[in-house]
Amino acid sequence: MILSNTSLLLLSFLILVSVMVQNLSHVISCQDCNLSESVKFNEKIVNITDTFTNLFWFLQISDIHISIFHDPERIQEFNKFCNETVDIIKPSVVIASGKLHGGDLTDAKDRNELGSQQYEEEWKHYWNALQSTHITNRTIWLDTRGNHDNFNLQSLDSPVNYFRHYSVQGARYPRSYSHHLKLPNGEVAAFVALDACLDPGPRRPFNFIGVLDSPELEHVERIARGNVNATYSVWFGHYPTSTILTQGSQHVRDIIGQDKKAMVYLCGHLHQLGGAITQMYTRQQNGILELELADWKLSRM
Ligand SMILES: *[C@@H]1O[C@H](CO)[C@@H](O)[C@H](O)[C@H]1NC(C)=O
Ligand SMILES: *[C@@H]1O[C@H](CO)[C@@H](O)[C@H](O)[C@H]1NC(C)=O
Ligand SMILES: *[C@@H]1O[C@H](CO)[C@@H](O)[C@H](O)[C@H]1NC(C)=O
Ligand SMILES: *[C@@H]1O[C@H](CO)[C@@H](O)[C@H](O)[C@H]1NC(C)=O
Ligand SMILES: *[C@@H]1O[C@H](CO)[C@@H](O)[C@H](O)[C@H]1NC(C)=O
Ligand SMILES: CC(=O)N[C@H]1CO[C@H](CO)[C@@H](O)[C@@H]1O
Repeated sequence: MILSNTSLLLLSFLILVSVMVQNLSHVISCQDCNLSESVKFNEKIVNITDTFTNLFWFLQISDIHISIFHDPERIQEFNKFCNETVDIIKPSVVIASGKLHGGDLTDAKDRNELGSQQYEEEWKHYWNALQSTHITNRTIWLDTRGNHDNFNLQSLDSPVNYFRHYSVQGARYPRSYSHHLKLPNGEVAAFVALDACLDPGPRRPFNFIGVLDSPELEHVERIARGNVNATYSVWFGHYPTSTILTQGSQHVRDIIGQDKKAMVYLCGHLHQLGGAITQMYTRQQNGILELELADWKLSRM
């Protein structure tokens, strides 16, 4: 039993590595692009002055991994983040890009350390941190699912799809969505959550790569078209684009690129590959920045 589980794990690990390595260069390096070169998204040039007129800012948190088994400080410090950090930084928006609950490959999930399941209690910790600190009264909280939030889900309607019950956006938006933010100068910034979680959601370890299936692809393309009147848009999701497959001929980067207002795609998921790669920034060939944030889980980023 242990042997077969281990070889299963090894096999899927090899598959994942081979998929990743093919385009890992996209995630971790920037071969034919120059990050310090500015890309012109808007013709309009604005001056930054000593007023907030043309300025707004937001926070991103990713791979929180609320766990009932490990590191209780992770939850306490997440509470503190919601209660204190957010008030100090006063962001217009907080992006929470996935793995809102759950451990990781090195953490025990089940007692056998190989399986996975949705623990309602972990979701309640996440939800309680947001509720008890009245976070939605103080900022706009845009959360989206990661692969751990999607383990063992038969369908989006599954009773254990706790994202629908214990998240800010999940009740309204089971998958991808956009949020348009009116800025003080009258312009609009669009925030687009890209949910590439598999549907249905397999158990681990078969749940590492994201897939945009045809219905979700069409949905995301509609969202992209809906951004025409925004001044710019910020895309975010759990998976780096090199770990997302699509049911179609287009790569996910082409789909984001259809949104001519897109400046950046923000993601998480790989946790700096265990600390091996600390700056996972690149520029996609369409000019859009791809910036991966390290995890809250261990790095508290
Ligand atoms: C990148 O762009 C900046 C600004 O245009 C320039 O100063 C720098 O030399 C460029 N770096 C490379 C490696 O081309
Ligand atoms: C920005 O500031 C410069 C120098 O003060 C000024 O010439 C220019 O008109 C300003 N541009 C805008 C868009 O306000
Ligand atoms: C938030 O911080 C305040 C001030 O430190 C404290 O009184 C309050 O109990 C905290 N609330 C939560 C939910 O942590
Ligand atoms: C938000 O603030 C309003 C009024 O200040 C209050 O009635 C409401 O309970 C608060 N909501 C949350 C989620 O804290
Ligand atoms: C964009 O603005 C134009 C002009 O106000 C309006 O007709 C159009 O419906 C808007 N498009 C979207 C997708 O909101
Ligand atoms: C597997 C895969 O997606 N490979 C792509 C990696 O990136 C190069 C350059 O953009 C593409 O040509 C490959 O198809």
